[in-house]
Amino acid sequence: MGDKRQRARVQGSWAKSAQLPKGGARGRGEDSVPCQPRAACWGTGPQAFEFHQPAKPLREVPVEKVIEHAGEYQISQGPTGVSRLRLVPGFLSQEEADWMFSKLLAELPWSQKTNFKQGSGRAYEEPRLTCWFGELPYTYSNSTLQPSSQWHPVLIQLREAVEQASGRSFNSLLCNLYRDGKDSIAWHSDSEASLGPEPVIASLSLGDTRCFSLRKQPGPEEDGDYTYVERVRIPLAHGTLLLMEGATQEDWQHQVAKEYHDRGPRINLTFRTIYPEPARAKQTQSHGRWGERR
Ligand SMILES: O=C(O)CCC(=O)C(=O)O
Repeated sequence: MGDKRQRARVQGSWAKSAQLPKGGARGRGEDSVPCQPRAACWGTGPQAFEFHQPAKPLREVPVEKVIEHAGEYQISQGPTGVSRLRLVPGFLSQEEADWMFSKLLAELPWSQKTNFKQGSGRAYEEPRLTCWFGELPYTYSNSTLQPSSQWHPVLIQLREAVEQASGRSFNSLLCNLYRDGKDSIAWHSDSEASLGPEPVIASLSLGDTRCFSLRKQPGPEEDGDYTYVERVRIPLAHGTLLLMEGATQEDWQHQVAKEYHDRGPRINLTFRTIYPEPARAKQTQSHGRWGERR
């Protein structure tokens, strides 16, 4: 990892004083030795720096792609399968979205979940509020959201609309409330074994716009280094529906990062299908590769 970062930086070296031209590296006298072709020298004296064109081409960090318009996007295709996103801005009208946002903000049983770090078992509070609806519990980051079948009438209405739009059915819903720009969710995948293979996640946003980012899982040769992975950014505005399908949870991670300018509250509803609790071994593995959700 260190070696790769090294190659991406400017390559050069501090010149040995014996090789320096008289009068310094930029001296103009007759006895000054010109720099090597395609090499630049700075400074004078024993600390002068010589730039050498790197022997190997520098590795480019891929430019982040931005998705803002309605449509279906195939973001990757690999041995694991095709990763697809579907974006529907304006899934809810402004009026519907305003009314639903204020009802859900005031009436859902929001609370702050405590998670436990893998390994150390250290407790930490999530930097956002959540609530969970479904017949089955949902465990992630070593703590469990207990089942609650008391769906708010607005949520029942939204579930039907999302099922119709996606052609999928969902038995559960994780609601997130970001109170301001300092609330966030860290890099993770919705890849718990209880979600089954290739889960479809339908994510509906209400309230202030926040940036939803995705980054591709690095290949095994990258040794866990995300420096050169592909990235996608999607501003999720009031009333927008985003569907994540196919291998997206296997091959990509997502986050909503903290922001350092003012943001108003935002609610995100993620409709999912949960299956009865899987074998323990798979759960442990999912924390290793896909990260703890913070
Ligand atoms: O708030 C969002 O848009 C993302 C929420 C999320 O990643 C999750 O609930 O797993």
